[in-house]
Amino acid sequence: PQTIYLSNYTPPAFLVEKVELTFHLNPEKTRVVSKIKFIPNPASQSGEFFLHGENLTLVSARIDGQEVTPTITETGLTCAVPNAPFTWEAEVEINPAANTALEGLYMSNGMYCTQCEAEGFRKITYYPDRPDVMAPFSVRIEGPHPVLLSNGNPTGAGDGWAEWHDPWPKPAYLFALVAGDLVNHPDTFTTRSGRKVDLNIWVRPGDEGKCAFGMEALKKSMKWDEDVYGREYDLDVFNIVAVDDFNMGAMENKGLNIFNSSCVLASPETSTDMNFERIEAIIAHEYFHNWTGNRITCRDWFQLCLKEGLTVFRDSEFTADMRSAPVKRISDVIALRGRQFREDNGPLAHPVRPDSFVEINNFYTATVYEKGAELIGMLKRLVGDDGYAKALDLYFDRHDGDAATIEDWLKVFEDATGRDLTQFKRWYEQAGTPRLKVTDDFKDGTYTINFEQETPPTPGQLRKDPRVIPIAVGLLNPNGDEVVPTTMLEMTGAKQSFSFDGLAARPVPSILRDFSAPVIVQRDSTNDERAFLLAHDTDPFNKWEAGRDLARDVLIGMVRDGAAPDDGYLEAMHAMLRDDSLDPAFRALALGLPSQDDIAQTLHETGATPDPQAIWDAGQTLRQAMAQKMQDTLPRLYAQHQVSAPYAPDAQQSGDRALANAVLGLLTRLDGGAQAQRQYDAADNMTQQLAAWGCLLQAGKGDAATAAFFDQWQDDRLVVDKWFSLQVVHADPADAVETCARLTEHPDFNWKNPNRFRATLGALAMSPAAFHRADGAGYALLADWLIRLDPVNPQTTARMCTAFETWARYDSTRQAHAKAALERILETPELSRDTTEMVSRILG
Ligand code: DPP
Ligand code: ZN
Repeated sequence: PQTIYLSNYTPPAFLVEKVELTFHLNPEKTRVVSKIKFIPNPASQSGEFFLHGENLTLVSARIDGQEVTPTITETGLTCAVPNAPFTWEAEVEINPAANTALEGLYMSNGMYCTQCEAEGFRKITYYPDRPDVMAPFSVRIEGPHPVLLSNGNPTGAGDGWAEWHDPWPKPAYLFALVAGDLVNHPDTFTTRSGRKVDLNIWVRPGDEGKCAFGMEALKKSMKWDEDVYGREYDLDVFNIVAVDDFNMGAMENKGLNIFNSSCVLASPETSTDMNFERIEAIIAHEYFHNWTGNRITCRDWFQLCLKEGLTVFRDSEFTADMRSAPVKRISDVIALRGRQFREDNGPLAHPVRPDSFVEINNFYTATVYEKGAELIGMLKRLVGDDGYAKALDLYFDRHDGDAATIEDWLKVFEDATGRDLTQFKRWYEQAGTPRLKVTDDFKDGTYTINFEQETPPTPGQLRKDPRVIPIAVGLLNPNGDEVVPTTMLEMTGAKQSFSFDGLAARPVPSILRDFSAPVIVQRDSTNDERAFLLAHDTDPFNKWEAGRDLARDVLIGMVRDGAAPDDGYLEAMHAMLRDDSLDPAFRALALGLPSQDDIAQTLHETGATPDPQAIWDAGQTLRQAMAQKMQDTLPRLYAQHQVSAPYAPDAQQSGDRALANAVLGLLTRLDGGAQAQRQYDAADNMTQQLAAWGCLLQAGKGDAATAAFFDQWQDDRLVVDKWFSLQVVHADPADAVETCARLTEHPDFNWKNPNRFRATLGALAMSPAAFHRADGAGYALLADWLIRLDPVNPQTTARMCTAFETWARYDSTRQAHAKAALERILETPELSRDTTEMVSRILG
């Protein structure tokens, strides 16, 4: 397969003035008629007319009304064209029913649906399918379906047809079409300038009771973007559609967002608090794309982080405003470390702005999204809130209607604030997570902190230059008072020291507050100091971090040296848990242990070979010791945080439930599941029901609940996903592979549905001790299924290959098994380009 390089970018030879599309829908033979006005692009030298197109049957083509015979290849067509504006007309036939890859126009439960980002539009008709070609679209849909939707505003409809016009020039990847027997949950929103917008969430009949929460989230998002970024919505309607078969979470098509049903449908009975929070965030994310992504889009796919990093950053600000900012920050960092640091430290490491790819779908990664968002956060820290606001205003002003680049983005910040961002740009260009070594001295009232930054080599990038790192620091007195409030230090060199004077005693430093940069801090600290920060730090993130560091050290000691659970840690956690002044949601997070993968990563970093089973065992032992230590406190806390008010998925209630359920996990280790069974039997919402069932599964007492759960929910596909997933997640590592394999034989294991596939095989991939089982059974099972899924859905297959990205950390036996599994995948005849690229990179 061909590698595409950022450095080879050239402007399009032709621009598009307008597009008219007519769809004659038919499951196996949909006709797409296109009429496109092309204009030669003065900025291009090539003049070559090339239209992307894949899996299309060309019926006819005309230029300015004259029949033409283009040259057709696997990837598109070329044709002699006038060196002047002209009209291209084509008719193609496509087969949506055969489209299992879920890219382009496809069918899901009898409904037509599209997914065009990144390069799916070329499977709908011949077109310059690149984001720097933007045009207004008019669409006519003909088909025997009650609901026919496309982008923009409705301009006419009748029996069996509908017409839409989207006045905002857009790239083809934002095109969307939906047709089917759908029902809507309607509402309206009036923008700050008084424009009334019709809002709809479209779902399959039967799901209409699960839309209210998503609709509220949408209205809150619309209001928030006006209040915080001054961005108003720009069409008469905003439609959201829920679809069951979808590769991603959701898609921001202009005026017609399409959502994986798992990311929009919600009810207290069927969704957990976490589901609700995630739905609110994803609705916001896709809505915010209207400005950061759609009105200003990307010049090419290397610039993906321009829209994704910024939009993730914006949705995290939104969640922080709607809920608890510290809890959101902590959760984001847990996710960043779990997915992005892991990626940055393995064979798939790549810069936030990659410089080459084979298949762009493989770069919708934690690095582009989550690290991309961290870069925006750092920029904001470096230029301050006012500078950020000015830069964003200038960005919207200057680039509205553009397909822009990271250079454009940084230039806006330079022009708005006068700051030179040459060094900052390295964050976009260099892969890898910087290690920040910290030492300190205290002499004559002066406290000095010394930093040293170093980024390990990553594939294709052996040498790294120092980056600018905003390091938020606070200092505490030995009595626990803060003597120096949060101060932003700007590190620019490879080594740099900062001093604070006039101090009466040696302070305790709180470093990288609020996780002010995506780096790994390396500092020799004592458990006493960590316990001190856990008790006294005024920065909620670092307070949590202190507990996390403590837990990590304890677990590492247990795994590596066979140490017993550290009593200092148990004491500190017990004190934290009993501190009723702390937000319950915070306490629930602080009670959690670092993930098994995090421990494996840390061990590997110190030169040790992690044993996944030993890591799992240590976690169990530590949990048991925590339960015993806290046994007098647990029942009281559990009772205290029961919610008696009617269920609401708000931050406060979710926090209480999160803490009570974390406590239930510990209690179950003492009572064998008696309390969990009572909670299961009494539960009237999914958060309580699922937590209780999880505890029972873990205690080995889940059989009755497993049967009852399926019985109760077998008709609700999203809950059945949970049923598949949890049995694997909570299985003992010794039989999780068998559990997973058994579930793939269940009649409801619809493996072509990405949600069901991920729920089952993805759950195995996320259980390190099971997946990395010493006999290779976990690797083999996943490989079998990836080989089977690849011809059906390459995108989801390739994505799930990341399960293997840590293979080189483990011992030689495991490595040999993993390698064999990966090679078996790679040797599969006609393996997709997506999976070929991923597996090759993982093998290194
Ligand atoms: N739909 C995906 C997202 O919103 C890709 N744009 O991030
Ligand atoms: Zn996005």
